[in-house]
Amino acid sequence: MSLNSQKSVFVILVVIAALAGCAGGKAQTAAPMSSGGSMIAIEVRGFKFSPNEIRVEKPGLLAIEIKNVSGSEHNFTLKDPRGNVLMSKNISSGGSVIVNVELPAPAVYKFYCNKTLHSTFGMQGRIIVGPQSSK
Ligand SMILES: [Cu+2]
Repeated sequence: MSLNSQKSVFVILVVIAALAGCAGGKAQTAAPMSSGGSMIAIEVRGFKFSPNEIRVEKPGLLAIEIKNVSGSEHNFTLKDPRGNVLMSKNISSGGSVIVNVELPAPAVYKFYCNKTLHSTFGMQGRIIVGPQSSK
């Protein structure tokens, strides 16, 4: 194998690895606000939340803007680590909502769409609160 074809094999492997990474969804860190809380924007497209992994450095108020650019109504339900529903909101097709949630402690908070079967189609994600989120 020539040096050039070895290089292209390497490039192909890197591309495959990058694509495999994308399959798990996108991670994003919430932006700190001057008021002390953080904020994040989530887009709903097809049966996906993007990003679907949100990192928040400190517990406290998180403002979430959810924009539904898909052709049907979806929902955003957030649970605390014990499985209690913190909030649940429908977002109509083409609509957007802003919700403020208090995330009281460092933990993993799961969210999903509560429409029938949507979460099994991939409409789920998590918010990771705490210092480990910066790693
Ligand atoms: Cu949905």
